[in-house]
Order: sequence, then structure tokens, then C-alpha cells
Amino acid sequence: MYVGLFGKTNVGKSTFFAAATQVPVKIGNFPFTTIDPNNGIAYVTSDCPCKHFKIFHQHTSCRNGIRLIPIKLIDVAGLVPGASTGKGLGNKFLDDSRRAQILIHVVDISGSTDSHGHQQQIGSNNPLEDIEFIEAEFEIWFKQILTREWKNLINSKDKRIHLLDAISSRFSGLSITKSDIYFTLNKLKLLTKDPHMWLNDDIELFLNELRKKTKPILIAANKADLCQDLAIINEITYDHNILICSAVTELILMKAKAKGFINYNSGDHSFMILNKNISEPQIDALNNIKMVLDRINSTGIQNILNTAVFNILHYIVVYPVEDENNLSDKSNNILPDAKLLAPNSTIKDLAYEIHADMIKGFLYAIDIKTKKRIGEDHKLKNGDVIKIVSSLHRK
Ligand SMILES: Nc1nc2c(ncn2[C@@H]2O[C@H](COP(=O)(O)OP(=O)(O)OP(=O)(O)O)[C@@H](O)[C@H]2O)c(=O)[nH]1
Ligand SMILES: [Mg+2]
Repeated sequence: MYVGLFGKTNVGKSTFFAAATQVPVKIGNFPFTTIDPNNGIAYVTSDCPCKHFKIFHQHTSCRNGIRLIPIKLIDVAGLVPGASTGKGLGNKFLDDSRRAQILIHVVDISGSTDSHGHQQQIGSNNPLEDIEFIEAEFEIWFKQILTREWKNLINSKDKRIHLLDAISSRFSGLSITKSDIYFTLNKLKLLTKDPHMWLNDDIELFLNELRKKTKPILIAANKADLCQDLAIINEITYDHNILICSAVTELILMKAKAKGFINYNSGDHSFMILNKNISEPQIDALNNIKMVLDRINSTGIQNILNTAVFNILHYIVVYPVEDENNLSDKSNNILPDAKLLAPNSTIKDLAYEIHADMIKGFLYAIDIKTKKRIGEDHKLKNGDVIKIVSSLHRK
């Protein structure tokens, strides 16, 4: 699972990345601090089945019944208006986030960075305009990919080149599958339409649908700590998914936690100061952060990652085990693995995730919660605990 961060330059993408992954990266209050992409592991959270079964287990990824499931996060270079014509760092950012299954569009909701990423007075930039120009740049980039193929398609004398294959090959580098293209063409009744007959509107509509299906966007309204009037969010929600956050607050809290100063977990609404040796200025800083949390509820980072993966992509978490009584693997580790799977995944998909060979000797599976035997085409649900019985597996 790849999640990409993108947006205007100097809005806090790398701060979000560092806060979510704990990878120390360059952060700076000026445009184009990031040039090459940063890659790291962040976590989404979900209820661990240990809660359901009322069992105790020690697992580095289970925090009092909350399971941490790894995802890959990519932070890329920022952009400015005209990126598609080469301004700033051009479209490099988009090429670097090709693998992302969902994009988190980081916006400075406080309006304290101008369109070119320079700091200015809070409230002087309109975040709605940022959203518009970034999305327009994205659309142009997306369109350019198809346009290049379109010319070949129209000019080709070889009638065997199929529309579906031609478009699929163009988009394959963006983790867009042939079935995504098929679904979109079919939905718009364009599957059998001769490319010569396509109108401009057909192309626009197709690209728009394909983009929404394969690269959904969640807006992270960052710098919420500075924002004077968070009601601005309501002007954006009608046609966008948007959630507020303060990446810098999360980063400070995670650093304070690493030093043992506070008791805090990402997503918490508050924290406890632990270390008595903490200095007065440090206590003042933490108290200021408490006031920020009181106002914005939580830093928003965990909420954004969870929403992206579970509410927008509708991914599920499934727990494979080998021993149905102890819910353990062979080495007696209880609920050892948590697998993040695409919606509508089946037992077969889970088997492939565990080991490609497992499905070859597949006999049956057991849904541990219901104790029922299930077949390879059974659709999995979030939180399922599954034992797969395979003849190869038994050896
Ligand atoms: N007040 C406030 N400042 C923030 C927040 N997040 C980031 N910043 C500040 O915004 C500035 C830019 O942060 P970066 O993370 O480098 O921004 P970026 O989007 O990665 O920038 P580029 O890589 O240059 O495109 C830094 O001074 C951060 O400390 C936030 O939530 N609140
Ligand atoms: Mg950056």
C-alpha cells in the first residue's frame, strides 16, 4: 500500500512525512526544500482481534488492543502554478508519486504561504485557490499521458491495436490496471467507440473518472494550529474529502515522546507530561500544544492516514493464524500478522499474500470468529481471523 503526499511547496508535506514515519528529513520555511522523494513506513490503526477474543498478547504492533499496520508513505517535491509547463521543479513530483494508490493533498489552510511557497501573513492566501491550481496541474499531467498515446492510436494503421490495451499500456506505470481502464471505459460506454469518433468531452470525462477511481485525493488542511477560522473547511467539503491537521504539532509530540517527556500516541486528543526534569520553557511549549489540541481535537495525522486507507480506499485488515485455539503461528506468537487487503479480497487473495504456493494445496479455511469452514472464494471482512488449511502447508 503506497500513500503519496503532494501539494504546493512549503505547506508542510515533509513535516507530515517526518511526523508519520519518524524518518528525519529536511524541513524548511522556504520553497523547494524537498527535491528527491522521501520514502518511509507509516502506520494505520485498527482494532486488534485480541480485544474481541479478550486475550492478552505482547506484540510490538499492538498497543492496548489497537493494532498498527504498516503502509508506505512517499513525500515528494512541492509545486507551484505552471508546474506542467516546467515552472519550479515541474512535474517531477507527480512522476515520483506514480505508485501511490491514494494521494494526500497537503494544503496550508491558514493561508500563510503564497502561491510560490513564500511565507506571508496568516489569512492572506486563499487555500481554495491552491486546491484549484494543484488539481488543475494534476489533471494536465494526467491528460498528457493519454494524449501521447492518443496520437499513436489515431494514426495507427494496425487495427489490431485495441483501445483497452493501448490505454492500459500508457497508464501501467501509474499502478493503474487494465481492469481499472476496462471498468471506466465500460461505465462511460466508450469501450467500443472508435477513437476517431471520441469527442474532447469523452476524453475529459474518461480521464476524470479514471483519476477519481485510481488516484483518489484526500485533502489534509495543514497548519490548522495557525488558522484563524476553521469554518473555511465547510466551503471545501461539498466536493472534496478534507480533514484538518497540524503536522508540526504531531512532530513535536512524537519527538517529546521519544525523549520520554510525555505519554502520547498518535491520534490521542491529549497527552501527559511524564518527566520531572523537563525545563520550564519545554513545559510552556507543551502547554501551548495542549491548547492547540483543545482547539483542533487531535493533530489529525492518524485520522488522515486511517481515513485514506479505510474510509476512502476501503481496505480491510485480516489476521491469518495457524493454530485456531491459541490464535498463534507455529512459534506460538499470538495474532502474529495483520494483512492489509483491498476491498472484496477473498481467501485466495489472503493465501497469495501469505505464500504464493499456499493456494496450490488449498483444502479449506476457517473463520475463527464464527468457527465456520469457508472456501477459497469467500469474501473477507475487516477484522477477520482466518486459518488456511493447505496440503502444502501441512508438510
Ligand atoms: N504552524 C505550522 N507550521 C507548519 C506545520 N507543518 C509544517 N509547518 C512549517 O512549514 C514549513 C514548511 O514545512 P515543510 O514540511 O518543509 O514543507 P514542504 O511542503 O515539504 O515544502 P517543500 O519540500 O519545500 O515543498 C516549515 O517551517 C514547517 O515547520 C503546521 O502544522 N503548523
Ligand atoms: Mg518537503
